[in-house]
Amino acid sequence: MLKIAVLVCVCVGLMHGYPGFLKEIPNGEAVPNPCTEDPEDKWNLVGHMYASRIEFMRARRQNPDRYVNVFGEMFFSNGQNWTAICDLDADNDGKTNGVELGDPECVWERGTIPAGPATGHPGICEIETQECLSKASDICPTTTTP
Ligand SMILES: [Ca+2]
Repeated sequence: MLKIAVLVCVCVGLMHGYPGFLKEIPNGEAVPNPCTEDPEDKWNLVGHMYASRIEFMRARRQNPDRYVNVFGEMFFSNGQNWTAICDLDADNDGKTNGVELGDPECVWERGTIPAGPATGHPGICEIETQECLSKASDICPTTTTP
């Protein structure tokens, strides 16, 4: 019975919890997916290594210790405070989190419209540079599917 209760809590959290975090960053619900050819495809779980909930749940089951990407780690280790991480470069691609999420001046506040659209993913290196790889930044997972 306890297992069922825990499972229900986890599933409800997965269904309803993450959208709340996405509102804590600019353009959280409109981050481009750098791992597909489709420019309209979005990365729905910005702080995680996987773009979709299905992939995330599968990965979490297989490796419960590693499913948050470098941006997610930075976000949580800084108290989910956008201002604290805006000017940092989580994935080490040379572009700040603010530039990638459309807030290059780091002035965005929750509930307001960002200065521009998200132009990149702050936790997934779009280009596999040595800088990205040396920081063990996440690159496109091989299991990403539409
Ligand atoms: Ca970056």
